[in-house]
Amino acid sequence: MATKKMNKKTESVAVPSVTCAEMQQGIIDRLHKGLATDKNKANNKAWWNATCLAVNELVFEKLTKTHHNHAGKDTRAVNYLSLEFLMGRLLSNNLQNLQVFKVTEEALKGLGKDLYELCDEEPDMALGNGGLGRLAACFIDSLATLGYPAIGYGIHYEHGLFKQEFQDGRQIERPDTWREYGNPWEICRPESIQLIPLYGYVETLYDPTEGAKKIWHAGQKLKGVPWDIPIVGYGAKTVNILRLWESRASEAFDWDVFNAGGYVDSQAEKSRAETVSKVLYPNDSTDAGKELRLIQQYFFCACSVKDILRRFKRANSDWNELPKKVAIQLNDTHPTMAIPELMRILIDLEGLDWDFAWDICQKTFAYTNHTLLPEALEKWSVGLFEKVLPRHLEIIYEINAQFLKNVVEKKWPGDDQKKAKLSIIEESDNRMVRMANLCVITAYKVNGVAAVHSELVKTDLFPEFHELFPTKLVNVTNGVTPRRWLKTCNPGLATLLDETIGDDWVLNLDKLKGILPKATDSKFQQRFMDIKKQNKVEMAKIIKETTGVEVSVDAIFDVQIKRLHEYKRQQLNLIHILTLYKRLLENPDYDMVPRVFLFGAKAAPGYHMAKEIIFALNKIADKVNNDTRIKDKLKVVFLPNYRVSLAEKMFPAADISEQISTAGLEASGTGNMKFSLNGALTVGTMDGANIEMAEEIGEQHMFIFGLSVDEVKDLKTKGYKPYDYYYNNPELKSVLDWLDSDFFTPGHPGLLSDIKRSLLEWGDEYLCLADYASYLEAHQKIDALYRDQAAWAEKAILNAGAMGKFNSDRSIEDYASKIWKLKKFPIA
Ligand code: NTF
Repeated sequence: MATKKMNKKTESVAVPSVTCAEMQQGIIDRLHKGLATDKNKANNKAWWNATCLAVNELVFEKLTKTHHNHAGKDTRAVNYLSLEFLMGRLLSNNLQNLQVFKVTEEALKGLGKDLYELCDEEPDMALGNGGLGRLAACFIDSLATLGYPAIGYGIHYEHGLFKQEFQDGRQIERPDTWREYGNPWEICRPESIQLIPLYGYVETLYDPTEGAKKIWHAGQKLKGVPWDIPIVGYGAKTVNILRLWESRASEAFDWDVFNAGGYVDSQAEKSRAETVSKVLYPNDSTDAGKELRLIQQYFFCACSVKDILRRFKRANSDWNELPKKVAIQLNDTHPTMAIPELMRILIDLEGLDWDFAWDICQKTFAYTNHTLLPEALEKWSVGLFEKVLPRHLEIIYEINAQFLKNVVEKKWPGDDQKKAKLSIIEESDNRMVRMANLCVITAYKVNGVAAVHSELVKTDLFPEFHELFPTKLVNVTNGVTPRRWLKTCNPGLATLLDETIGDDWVLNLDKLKGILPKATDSKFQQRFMDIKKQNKVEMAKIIKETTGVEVSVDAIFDVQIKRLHEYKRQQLNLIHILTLYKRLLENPDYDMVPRVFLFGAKAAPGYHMAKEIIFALNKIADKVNNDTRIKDKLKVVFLPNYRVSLAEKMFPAADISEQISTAGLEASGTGNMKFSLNGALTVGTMDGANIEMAEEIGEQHMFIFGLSVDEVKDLKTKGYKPYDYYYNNPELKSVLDWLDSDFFTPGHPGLLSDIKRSLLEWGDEYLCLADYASYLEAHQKIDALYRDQAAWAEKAILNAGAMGKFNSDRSIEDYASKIWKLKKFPIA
C-alpha cells in the first residue's frame, strides 16, 4: 500500500494515510496473496488475519525507518527487561495509533465486514499475570509514542496466562493457546539467534601475568530465537520493537538415535529445551518448578544481554561507552540474572578487570520494585544456583564479599547483624540468594511505583540500603496509556472529548482538565451519562451471553477487576454483598438503589484461599441472582477468564471502581486509573496511587474509607483482634455465621467456612473486619449520591478530568529524566 504524508488536521504528524479504496485493496490482496483465499471463502479469522497483514505493510515501513534513524545516530536506548508483557489485542490499537481506524472500518464495511467483529477474532496476547505485565505494555506504547529509542525484551511463551473456566463455581485452569495457528504481528529473526549455556562446571586457569581465569564448561546449550513485535507509537512517528525469546534445542533432534529407531528418544532434548519458554509462571504461586523458573529467567536475561551487547558493538569499540549508550531497566527482580551475566561476559569473555566491569554494571542497571509483600521477593537456593549457573554464583559471591567489606563494614564496623541483613546471601539451613539485594546493591537507581510505596520502600523494605545510598531510591508513579484505555476502549467518550476540548488530549492527557468547567453543565452531564449508559448496555449483553444473567442498566455497576489476592480484599466486597442481601431478606422494602456487583479475577493455581473466594462469590451469585424475593435489587456476576480484552469492555461500563486493598499493601494499582479515566467513581482506601488520585481529584469526590497506612501499622503493633469486631457488630457476626451454613451450598454446610476462618481464627491478616464498618458507610454514601444523577455526573466528570497525571507518557518522561537520561529521536 502506498503511504503519504497525512491530512490537514494533523499536519505535524507524519502518519501513513491510506484511502478507503487503498485499504480495501490491501486487505483483498492479503486474502489472495498472503492467505491464498478470497472474499467469498474467507471466514472472519481469515479476514482478521488479512487486515492485520495489510496494517503490517504500513507498520513495517515505519519500523525500518525508525531502525535506520536510531542506528544511524548511535542513540542511547533503554532496554526494558520484563518477564511479562500483557499486551492484549493489537489490531484495534495499531489502527488507532496509525490513525487509520475509521478508514479501515469504512473499508471493511464496504466489503461487508464489521471491524469490531474482526477485532474480536484476535486472541489476547496474555504474556503476563496482571498489573506488572500490563504496566510494561503501557510503557512500551508510551516509549514509542514519545519517540524514545527503546526495546522491550521478554519471553515468547507458547502458553500465556491460563484460561479460566468455572465448574460448579470453582476455577479450572486451561492452557492458553494464543498462537496455535500463528500470529500475524510477529517477525522471526533467525539472524539474531543466541546460544545460552547452562549447568556444567567452572575451571580455573592460572596465568602468571593475568592471574586466575575462569572458564565455564556448560553441560547444555539452549538456542534463543527472537520474535519481534512492532510497537507503533501514536501518530506512527516511531515504531519500536518488543523482542521475545523462544527456547529451542541447539540440535533439532538426534539423528543417530532416530535412525536407530529411537523415534521418541531422539526428541527428548528438543522437548526439554522447549519447556523453557513453554509457559508463563503465575508469579504469586508457590514452590513448583523452581529450577525451570530459574532457567527461564536466566535464559531470557542471557539472550537479552547478548543481544544488547551485539548491537552496542556494531557502533562502539570502547567499553566506557556502554553505560552512555545502554540503560537496562529491570522490571522487578525477575530479570536480575542480567547483572551477573553482564559481569561474566565482560570479565570472562571480554577480558575486562573486575573493577571496570563492576563500574559499568553499576552505571547500566536500574531496578523497579513493584511489591512489598515478602512472599513476592524472590530468593533462589544456593544449591540450585550452583547446579544450574555455577559461574554466576561465584560472581554473586564476589559482588557480595566486596559490598560487605567495602560498603557495609565501612559504614557499620563490626556490625554483623547489619551484614546478615544486607548480604545477598541469606544464611539459613537452606542458604538463599536474595535477588532484591543484588538489584539494590548494583542498580544506580531503584524506584517504587507510587509515592506512598516508594516511601515505604525507603522506610520499611530497604531502610539500611537507603542509609547507605541516600539518593538511590526514587519514585516514579505508574500510569496507563490513554490510547488503549480511553481512545480505543471508549469511543463514545473519546468522541465527546474530541468535540469538547479538541483531539490532542490523546498525546497530552493534562488537557482533560478542559472538561472540569463542564462538570456542572447539564447538557454535558447528560451526554456523559448517556455514553456511560450505552457502555453499560453493551456490558449487559456480554453478561447475558457469557453467564445468562440479566442485569438492569439502571442499577449501579459496581466493579472489582484485578488478580485475586487476599490483600486486594475481594472478601471484604463479598461480606458487603452478604450484608445487603441479608438486609433485603429481612426487609423486602429495604430502600437501596439496585446494584450489580461485577467481578473478574484469576487466582494463582496454587493459592487455596483465593480459589475459595472465587467459589464463594460464584455460589453467592447463584443464590442471589435466582432469589425472586429481592426483586432484582441485587445481582452478582463473576465473569470468567478476566483478561485485557474483557477489561476494555468493563472499565467504560463501570459506575463504581473497587480499590479496597489494606493500606500499605497495593504498591500502586493501575486499574484504579483506568476506571476513573472512564468516569467511574472510586471506593477505596488510602493506598498506592489512590492517594495521589485523591490529591488530583479531591478526596471529597471519591469514597475514601478505612485505616490509613499508619493506622494499620499501629493496630498491628497494638495487637489486632478480629473477634472484637465480630462480637461487637451483630450484623457482621450474622453475615460471617451465614458462611458456615448450607444456605449458599445446599446440603453441604461448611463449604464456605474457610473464608470465615481466615477472617477470625486465622487472624484476618488483611484487616477486613477492622475496615468493614467504614466500608459500609462509604457504600451508603454511594447509594445516596446515585439518587441524584446530576450530582453523580458532576463527580464522574471531575474524576475523568483530573486523570492527566496518571498517564504512562508522564511516567515515561519521569523515567527518562530521573533515571534513564534519555533523548527523543522521532522520525522527522
Ligand atoms: C504489581 N506488582 C502491584 O501489585 C501493583 O500495585 C502495581 O500497580 C503493579 O505491580 C505495577 O507496578 C506485581 O504484580 C508483583 F509482581 F510485583 F507482585
